[in-house]
Amino acid sequence: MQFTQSAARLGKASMFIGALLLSAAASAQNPYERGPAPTTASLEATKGPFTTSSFTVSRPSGYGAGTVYYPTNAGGTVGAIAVVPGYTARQSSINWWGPRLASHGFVVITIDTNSTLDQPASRSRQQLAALDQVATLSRTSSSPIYNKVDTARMGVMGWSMGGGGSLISAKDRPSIKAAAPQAPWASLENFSSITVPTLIFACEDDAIAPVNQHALPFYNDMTRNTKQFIEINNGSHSCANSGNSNQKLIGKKGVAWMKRHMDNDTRYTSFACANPNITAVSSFKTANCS
Ligand code: 856
Repeated sequence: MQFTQSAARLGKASMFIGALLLSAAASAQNPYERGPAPTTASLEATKGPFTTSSFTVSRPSGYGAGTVYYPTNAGGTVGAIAVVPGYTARQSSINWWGPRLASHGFVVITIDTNSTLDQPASRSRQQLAALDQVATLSRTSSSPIYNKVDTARMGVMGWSMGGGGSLISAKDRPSIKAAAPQAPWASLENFSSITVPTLIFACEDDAIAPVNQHALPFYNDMTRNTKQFIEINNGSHSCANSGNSNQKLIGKKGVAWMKRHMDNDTRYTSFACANPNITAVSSFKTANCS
């Protein structure tokens, strides 16, 4: 009897240990991981592994207009990214990011601002309003993105004053998981308090947002985050815009940055952190990247 009892206890104990091991294995699997492991080729292609669709937001709330791009076959929820154009510009300047990011497993909203003349702080407020509306649409049963967004995982991108706006959004809403401004422009802003992982794309010959007055000091301001600076050799202010000649590199880096930080997907770490080491990049800096 004594022996049987302790054998029974041992049985229960080993079952308990087995259950612990199983739950440890389950939590080691990243619940945010979407899609196959990346390769250089998959990240440099114009489209990722998922098919995408898009719709126009019928009643933009707090911003001018919006187009939502989303993966149709990602399985489960995904993070959402709002991309904002620059002064006098519209979605067409940055909309290459829509299908690009969505096909890797993000819901993406590209926006027009209320006025094309809105300044960076206003662009930030409109960007955050667009993210909030995407969250609302994900809770709306008639929406094409019903239940498709993990509203705790949001990201920001934008060009020029929209890039400055993205940095303001990262500063003001630290729950944002990742930021990737391109040729950012902002005045009288200090971004030292940013904790959001931030990748700045800069354009070497930018005459509108000169690197030494904008992208570089913004990068240098930041000391509390994971950060990166990629300057495109001979690039003009629009060096990372729709139709740019470095889409392989910029798309690969942008997608890898968002996947690493919004999905916590370490399969992307090497792509997110690596120095491209190509002549198309005139300056590369990074810190705390892992
Ligand atoms: C395309 C940002 C004094 O600042 C400027 O003149 C200026 C001009 C343009 C932009 C920008 O967002 O460019 C995007 O127009 C600052």
